[in-house]
Amino acid sequence: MNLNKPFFYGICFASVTWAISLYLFWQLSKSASFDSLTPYSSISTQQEGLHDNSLSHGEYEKANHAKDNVLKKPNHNNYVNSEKLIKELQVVAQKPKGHDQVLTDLGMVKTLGDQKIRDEGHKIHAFNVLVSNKLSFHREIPDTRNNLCKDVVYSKDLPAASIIICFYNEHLPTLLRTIHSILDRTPSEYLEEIILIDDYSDLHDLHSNLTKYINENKEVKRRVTLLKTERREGLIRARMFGARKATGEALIFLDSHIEVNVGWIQPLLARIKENRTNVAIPVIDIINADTFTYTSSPLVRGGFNWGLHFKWENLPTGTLSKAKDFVKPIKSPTMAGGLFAMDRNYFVDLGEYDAGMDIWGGENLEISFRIWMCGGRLDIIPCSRVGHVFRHRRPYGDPDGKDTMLRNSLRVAHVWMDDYKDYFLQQRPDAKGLNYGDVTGRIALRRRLKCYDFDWYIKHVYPELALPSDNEERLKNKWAALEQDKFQPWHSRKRNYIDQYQLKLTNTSLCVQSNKDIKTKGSLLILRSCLRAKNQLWYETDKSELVLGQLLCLQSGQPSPYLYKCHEMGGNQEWKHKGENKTPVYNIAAGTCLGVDKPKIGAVIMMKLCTDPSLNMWDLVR
Ligand code: LR7
Ligand code: MN
Repeated sequence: MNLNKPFFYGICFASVTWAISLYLFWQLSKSASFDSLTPYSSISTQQEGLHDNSLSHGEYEKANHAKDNVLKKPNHNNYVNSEKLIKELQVVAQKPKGHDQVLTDLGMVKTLGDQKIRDEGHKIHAFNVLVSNKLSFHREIPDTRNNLCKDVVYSKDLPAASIIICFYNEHLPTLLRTIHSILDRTPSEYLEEIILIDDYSDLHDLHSNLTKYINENKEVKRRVTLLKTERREGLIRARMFGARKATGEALIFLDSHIEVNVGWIQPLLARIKENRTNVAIPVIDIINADTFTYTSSPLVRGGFNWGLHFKWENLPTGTLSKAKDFVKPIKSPTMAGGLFAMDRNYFVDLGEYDAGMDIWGGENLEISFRIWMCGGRLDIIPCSRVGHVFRHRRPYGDPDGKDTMLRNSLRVAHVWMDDYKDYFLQQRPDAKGLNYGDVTGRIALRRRLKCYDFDWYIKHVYPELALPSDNEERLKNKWAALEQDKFQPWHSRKRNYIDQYQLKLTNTSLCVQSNKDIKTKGSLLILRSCLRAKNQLWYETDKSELVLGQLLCLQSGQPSPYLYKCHEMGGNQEWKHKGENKTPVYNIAAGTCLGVDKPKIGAVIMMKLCTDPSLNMWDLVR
């Protein structure tokens, strides 16, 4: 790879952080206090389904945030502070029955051909291509909106949107699912067009296959325009290129690996209609990169740290204290970047994007600062939900090996942050002396738009942001200003065990046990004569982890699984079986099963294709 090392490590770090940050945030936000917020803490989740409607005791006030939006039912009590109510609204929706099992089977590597597709897919796309290939372009996903959202009726008179999707080397079926989810779930009167911008992809046949697909499908052809840049521009200039061709009154930017949910577009367009300087962000649900399961995200907002990395953050205390707060726009200091809706002329008037930014990174904070500082506002819209494939790493880099995120962030700092840029420079000493190009055009824009300064932004938009200059007292107060999850239903911190058993190779008397002490991270697993001992006793959790002696989790690896600290993020620690004897034990992330080469004492447990019954069938000895 001709990436220079720091850059390569940089993007790996940034993208790993990125991909898991929402998930971690989700985990973290379940914990009651900051002290216990270790990323891999063992907090158990209880995600009950949304109750059908226990809200009908006249308990809730209906939302009425937009003049034009009418609610089916009249207003009830104005102030409700019922913990129960809040819990019900904040609870994560349940996946449809059978959903899990279907996806599990889809991921199973059955042949060497499957294995190849899966491994190459991972290299190029960093998600499970084998599963995505098998899913329908029109698959159903759980409707993750809360019940109040379902009662909001939006004005029919909304601006139509041009949807802008740029992509570089996207996996074709995943991109087609993105497009079909939009066509299937967007009333046609609100969809002006979908503009796809191929950012000079060099994946064999991608462009021609996509062109062919569009031309062969009438409905798609009628709605979709495919453009291609003349060289690799990066997502910032590629989006500008697409937006300049758009004709809709509104623009909606989306990533190329998403699925929009029921009723996603109306709340976004209604928000823009209220005021052309409103910028609206949907709640970004999680499409798991290993399994493509779709799960709901909690209501959180966008922030950043002084390394100028975007992060998810708890809402200010009291933001969700009444029922109507669950349908109201939630003020957000920043956006994640990939998914947002904005009036098209306002996008232009506000200076589009900074065209001096390359490939990936930083543009999301730049546009967030610009929106707030130059007279607009930015909100997350709880009733609009769009799923996004969160990857564990970014599978591409800058063609010249530059750290584009760092360079782009430097531009942000120099144009928008005034003296506060020093905090960034202290945080990133490696930015010193880096050539960030010419920013005079952007500084002139800031002057022309008569924007507030960064100090105003911090004080009025993001007063909860910790400053390096804050003393302990101030930091404490800022922390206290954010919600501490007191209403969340997931208080219990113990792991939930649902079963316990030894894993015995079928037709033998050999069981899986740790090679080393059960406390040793990294220990491999081997076959030994079955003995009712701690080092052979597997505890299964409600998250499908296998925890040996209630200590370490079984984690898939190549070629062998091993014991590791439980990270609660599924994937390589998520194991499926039939719950009865003669079952394969299948790992979600690997797509392969527990097996051995030979059924003899001392044989090391390996990850094997799931198809050889004599060497990968297990009995669960309870
Ligand atoms: O050179 C490129 N050219 C492109 O067209 C590089 C990327 N792209 C495309 C790419 O195919 C994809 O459709 O641009 C889109 C975004 O790239 P991703 O998916 O690799 O980015 P990401 O999802 O890891 O990163 C987030 O931050 C980026 C910062 O530049 C962008 O703002 C992304 O849009 C943004 N994604 C989201 O906000 C989705 C939710 C993630 C969260 C939290
Ligand atoms: Mn993305």
